[in-house]
Amino acid sequence: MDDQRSTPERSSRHGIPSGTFVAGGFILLLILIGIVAGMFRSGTLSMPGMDMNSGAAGMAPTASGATEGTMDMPGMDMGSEEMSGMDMRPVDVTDAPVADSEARGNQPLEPTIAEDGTKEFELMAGVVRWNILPDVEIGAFAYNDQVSGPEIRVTQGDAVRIRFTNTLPEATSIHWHGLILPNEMDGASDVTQDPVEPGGTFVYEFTVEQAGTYFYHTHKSVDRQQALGLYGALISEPKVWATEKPFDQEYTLVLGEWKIDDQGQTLPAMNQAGAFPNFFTINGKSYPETETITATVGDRIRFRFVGSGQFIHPMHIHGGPFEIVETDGNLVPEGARLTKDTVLVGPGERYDVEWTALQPGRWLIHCHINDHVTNNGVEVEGGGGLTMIVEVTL
Ligand SMILES: [Cu+2]
Repeated sequence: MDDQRSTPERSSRHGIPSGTFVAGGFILLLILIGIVAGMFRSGTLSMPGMDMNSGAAGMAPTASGATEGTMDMPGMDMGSEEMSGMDMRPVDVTDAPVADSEARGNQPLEPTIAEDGTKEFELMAGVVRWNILPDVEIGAFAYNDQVSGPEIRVTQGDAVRIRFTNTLPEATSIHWHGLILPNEMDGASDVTQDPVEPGGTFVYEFTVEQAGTYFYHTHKSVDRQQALGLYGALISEPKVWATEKPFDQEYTLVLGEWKIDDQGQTLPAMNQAGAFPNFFTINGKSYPETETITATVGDRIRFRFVGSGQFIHPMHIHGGPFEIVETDGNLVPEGARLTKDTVLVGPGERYDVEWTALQPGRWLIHCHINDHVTNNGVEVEGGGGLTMIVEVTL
C-alpha cells in the first residue's frame, strides 16, 4: 500500500526534469517570440514620438505638423485628408476666432418663434480658440464658438427648426442623440443624409416628443470631430411636471476631454495609440475655472450629467447621497430610483440626479478617475479638470 501511495509522488518528482524542462523552455521561447512580434505589429516598439513615461508630452508634433511615430503604426493615417484610419492631425487654428477668455459653454440658445409657433435655432460649426483655463487655450471644433455648444432648451411637444451652417474645414452633420424623430432628420452622415460640406447648410426640422436631458453632436468622423468639441446639451422640459417642479435649481454638466501636446496644439483625445486626454472640462472650463453653484441648506438641486465625449466618468458628489431620477432622458419611476453618491457616466449617457444640500460648506462634485481631476497631471486648489464646487449656506 505504501508503495502504491508513494509511486505517483516519485514519478512526479523524478519524471519532470529531463523531458518537461526542455519542452517547457521551448514553449517559453515561443511565447517570447510571440510577444515581441506582437509589439512590433502594434507599433509599441516603433513609436519614437511617444514617451509613455512622460504622460503630458505624449505625441510630439514635428515642425511640419505631422505627428512623430505615426509611420510605424499600421492602419493609422495621421496626416490623411481622406479620414481613413485615425485622423489625429492637430487643430489648425489659423484664422480661427478667439473666444472671450471668460466665456463659458452651455449658454442658453435663444430661439426665434415662427408664425406657426415653431422654435427656430441657428447653429454654426467652426473652429474656435477657447480658454479652458486662463493660461491654457485649446483649438476646438465648436458650435456657435462655444465649448461645449449652446444649450438648446425646449418644451416637450415643441416643433423645432435648426438652421445649420458648416464653417469647418471638413464635412459634418448633427445627430440629435436620443430623440424620436423622422429618420431623415437623424443626422447620421452617409447613412441618413449627405454630410454637410464646408460652407454648406442643412435644415433640421422635427417635433420634440420626449422630455428629458438629451444632447446633439457631430455624426461624421466622430472619433475626431466629437473629441474636438462638437457637442451640446438639449433639454426638453415636460409640459407639466408630474408633480410640482421637484427641485429648487438645476445645473447641466457637459463633460469634455482634451489632448493638448507640448506645443500647445489640440489633438483629438482617443482611446487608441495612447492619445489619452490630459485636460478635462465641465461646460468648457477646467477647475478651478468651473462654475461654483450657490445654494442654501434644504435646497434640492438637479444635476444633469451629459457623457458627451468618449471616456467614462464616475461622477461623485460630497456631502450626502443623490437620487437618480432620469436615465438617458427617461423618468425613473419613484419605486425604482437608486440612491447613490457616485454614478458612472459613460459615452452617450445622461444621468439626472437630485441632491439635497444637507450641511453648509463647500461641497465637491468631481470625477473619481483621479487623473481626470488634474490639469495635465497637476492638482490645483484641491482639484482640477472635472471638479466643481457647490457652496451651501444656512
Ligand atoms: Cu473622469
